[in-house]
Amino acid sequence: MSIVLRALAHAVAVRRATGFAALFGLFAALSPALAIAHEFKVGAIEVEHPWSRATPPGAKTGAGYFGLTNTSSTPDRLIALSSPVAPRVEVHLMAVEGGIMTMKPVVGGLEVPAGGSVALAPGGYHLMLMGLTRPLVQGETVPLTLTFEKAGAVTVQLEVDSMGAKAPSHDAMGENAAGQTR
Ligand SMILES: [Cu+2]
Repeated sequence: MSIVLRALAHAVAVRRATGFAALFGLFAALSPALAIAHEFKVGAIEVEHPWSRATPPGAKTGAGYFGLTNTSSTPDRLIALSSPVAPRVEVHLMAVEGGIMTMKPVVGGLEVPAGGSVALAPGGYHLMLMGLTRPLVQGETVPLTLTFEKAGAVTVQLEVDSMGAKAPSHDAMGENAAGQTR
């Protein structure tokens, strides 16, 4: 092989390698961004990063969390929820009253203020999947349909995180215990 050919072959190999590296770098840079930017829109409402937690076998309740942002100049309201994994889906508010943790269903829908946001997050507002028909498994996604008074309906995917992910468990709050006494 002549020196010129060898140099040419080398140049091609280098270009390929850098091309692959660039491509790989792009994927590496994109994939966490894709996982984080897990976002859905309907009308003026954005549903940000819906997630849930894996549940132990036999658990009858699961949780759901996401952010809601209303980009319009009129308030909207989350009025209905449904999912194939549970016959009933409710919005609850966890709060401390007189030193005691309480969990109350939000009646009449959850308001999303005009030009504002509301977070469903551990320790505050959250979804309860009531009467789970099967355990939620870490790594799967679970469809959830949200209906807003003005923006209409949108189906999002809850990403199921580990059982102990980032928050006090619902079981610790006595929701499952309450279910068992019924
Ligand atoms: Cu709850």
